[in-house]
Amino acid sequence: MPISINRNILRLLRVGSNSTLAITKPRHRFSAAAFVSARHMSDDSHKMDSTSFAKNLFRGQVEVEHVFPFPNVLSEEQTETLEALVDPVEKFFTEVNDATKNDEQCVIPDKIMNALGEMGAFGLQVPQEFNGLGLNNTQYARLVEIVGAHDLGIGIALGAHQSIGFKGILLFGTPEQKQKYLPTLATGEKIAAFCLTEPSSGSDAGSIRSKAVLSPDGKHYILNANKIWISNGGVADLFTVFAQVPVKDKNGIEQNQVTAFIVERAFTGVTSGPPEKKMGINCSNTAEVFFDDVKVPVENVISGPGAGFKVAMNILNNGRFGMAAALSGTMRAAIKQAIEHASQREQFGQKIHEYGMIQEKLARMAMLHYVTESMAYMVSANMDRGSKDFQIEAAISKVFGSEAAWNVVDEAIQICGGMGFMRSTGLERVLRDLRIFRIFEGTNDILRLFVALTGIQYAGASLKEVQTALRHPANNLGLLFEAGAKKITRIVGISQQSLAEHVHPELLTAASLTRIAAEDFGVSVESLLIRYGKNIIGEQFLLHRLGNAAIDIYAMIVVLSRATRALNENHPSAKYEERMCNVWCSEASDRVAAYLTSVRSSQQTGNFRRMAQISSELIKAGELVHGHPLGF
Ligand code: MYA
Repeated sequence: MPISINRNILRLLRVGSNSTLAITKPRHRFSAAAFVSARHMSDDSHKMDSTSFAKNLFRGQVEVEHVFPFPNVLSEEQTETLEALVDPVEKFFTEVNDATKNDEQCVIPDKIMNALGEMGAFGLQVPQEFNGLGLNNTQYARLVEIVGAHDLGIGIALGAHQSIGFKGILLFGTPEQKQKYLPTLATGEKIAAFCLTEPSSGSDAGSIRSKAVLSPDGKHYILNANKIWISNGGVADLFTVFAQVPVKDKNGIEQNQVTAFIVERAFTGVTSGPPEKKMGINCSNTAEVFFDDVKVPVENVISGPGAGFKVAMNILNNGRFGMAAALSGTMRAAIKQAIEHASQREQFGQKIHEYGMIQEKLARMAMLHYVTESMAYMVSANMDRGSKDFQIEAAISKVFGSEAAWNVVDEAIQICGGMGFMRSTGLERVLRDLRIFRIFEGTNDILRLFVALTGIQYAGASLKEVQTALRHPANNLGLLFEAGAKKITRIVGISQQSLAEHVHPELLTAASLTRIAAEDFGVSVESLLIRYGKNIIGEQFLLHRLGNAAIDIYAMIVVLSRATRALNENHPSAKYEERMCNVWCSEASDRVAAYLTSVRSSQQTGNFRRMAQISSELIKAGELVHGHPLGF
């Protein structure tokens, strides 16, 4: 089934007669102001440059200053505030909350909800003037890590409330909306939910059918919506609801456009279904929510009629790093359990950790955790430093973190053997809880395409700039010289800003592998753009591999940055981090090379074609096409 992702790119990419690219406008208008940073505006105001490391990667550029040194954005005061919160939250989850019981009873007890409210857990990032704790993204990450280590079900209840439920008010609300709603949401007196998904609209968020029309007196909208799988849906008092609204465009033609509404349960016509029975995150409530002829005051529109799709995307972009943070907590806890078991359990006369197979598992689990944690704090710090262009990195952190956590907890169960399979060990619940993380908040498949296509579009825009500049060379010497230099540096294999100057000497080999991977990646993107033009949008076998390569290279750069900091600052774990960084970069560079080879290989193209055929044969048959070996 074709996925309608990035229909917009279709409008933007045009293939010229000789397959050169022309791109009519930058796709991410919403964040354009951010990615034209002051640095770039000063001398390069003719072009759109991004502060995103990942985006620049698609041009084959390693923009070192976006990722080095590994950021630490907390002031002394912010560190003190955070330290004062960490212990009580940790204590609460180890001594008061019972995750097993919550899972079995499929509910978070009132006393736990009340205690969370007293700790300020429902308003972590809400400014203090509205009763919140006023934490920044990095502080938030540190606290949700603790939640993720102990009870992912509670994590979802808290996350659905503040990471997406009322985030629209926090990010885009008017002063009146903030004043009216945030104080009771921050204390947990009122609970919020995010209502985007519908029976016929999951990944294709732009296709929602819910509708709202302005009343004849212009005072309110009449909202009709049916939203499914809504986290907190059955318990929320306030909903951020997305619906199509007829809006006149600049030519006066009316078109349906997604609009975001703040809807109170108290408004007449809001009802919800029973809690869904799920595989995991059982204590969090998931329910269908219905809005029947609900009168929503016009003051409750977020960011104006028609701005809802961007509001939804930005809410999701803004919260995704939180998943990586929470899941790094989950991994830390599971790895501890695996280590405890491996260091005590004896088989064949030896502790099992003395066997190479267990050693490899533990080392890989630690590396996956190290990468996820490094990504979470790199993204949170960049957000705290004011970057608005972090959506690719945030999506990467969500994809990587959710797959890493699944892998780590699965391996923790494997190390614990039969014990791991027993409910009493607690890992079984965690594995069930984790499964949804690869599906919600943007499936990992959609997010891989999002990473690849957003990056490709950015790279395509730069080709277009060069193309335009070539038409007026005298006025664009700077741009042409720069483009030429970048091309030459790729060909001769020297990056403009050598990574070697930024990494610790012990990591030079890893840095060199990362630089080569980045350059190879840029060349591959360019050649795919030239080969496929706008048709690249439909080449999901290729986009998948390109997305994977981007994720791996981003992982390489964040661990290089973090391990460099550890070595430069003589952290007690510096040598251990150096080893992890070296192993990670060496293996990741092999994977990147394999992904990039496969996007260029005709043998692989043949395999992609064959797989597409196999799939359509299966769809046609409605079942497996091959018979049983016994013939019946
Ligand atoms: S909530 C439901 C989650 N649903 C999704 O995530 C939906 C996934 N789908 C999409 O994201 C979009 O539909 C995609 C694009 C990406 C597929 N940032 O034509 P287009 C702009 C900024 O490409 P489409 C849940 O699961 C774009 O530039 N802008 O769009 C709850 C263009 O703008 P312009 C973006 O092909 C789970 C315009 O939009 C972005 O239709 C509970 C149209 O673009 C973007 N990302 O689709 C979790 N994308 O026209 C609880 C597009 O100006 C939380 N655009 O050029 C847990 C938290 C963790 C724990 C915490 C513990 C405390």
